[in-house]
Amino acid sequence: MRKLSSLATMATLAGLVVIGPVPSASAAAAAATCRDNYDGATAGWMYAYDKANCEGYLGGAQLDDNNWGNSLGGFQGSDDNKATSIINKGEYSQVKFYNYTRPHGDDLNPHICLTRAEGFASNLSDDYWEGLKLFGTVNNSISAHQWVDTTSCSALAE
Ligand SMILES: [Ca+2]
Ligand SMILES: [Ca+2]
Repeated sequence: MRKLSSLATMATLAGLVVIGPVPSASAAAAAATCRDNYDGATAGWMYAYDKANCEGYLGGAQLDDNNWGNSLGGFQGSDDNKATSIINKGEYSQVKFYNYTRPHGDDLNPHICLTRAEGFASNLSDDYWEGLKLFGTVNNSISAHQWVDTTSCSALAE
């Protein structure tokens, strides 16, 4: 353990030396944003995070996941009702997020969509299911997602 931690320290110091001469770049890296996560994401995938600005990775998926709380798919267990920021790097679709696990009767399952053009939503605290406050905030309440075409959504996350 000691050896490992001293190696880690050396690696950290080496890293500091490398970025040391570029203070503006390291300062920019310190501010959390979804932009770097989006840029580093795999094309065709969506991702969700526990905290705002794509901090606290929860999971990612190339396919649908109808239940973020089960033990299958890109989102499992405690991922349910936890997402605060989301990314869509799909190649042609938008991602439809649901308040309840599916199947639920999708007409009765409040949704919000994130388009590929939007790319990411950094903080879901100001996004509401169906775009209406009466349905409650999307923050910490996503329980399923599905890839859909551009005409399948009435409310979009921003
Ligand atoms: Ca799942
Ligand atoms: Ca939910």
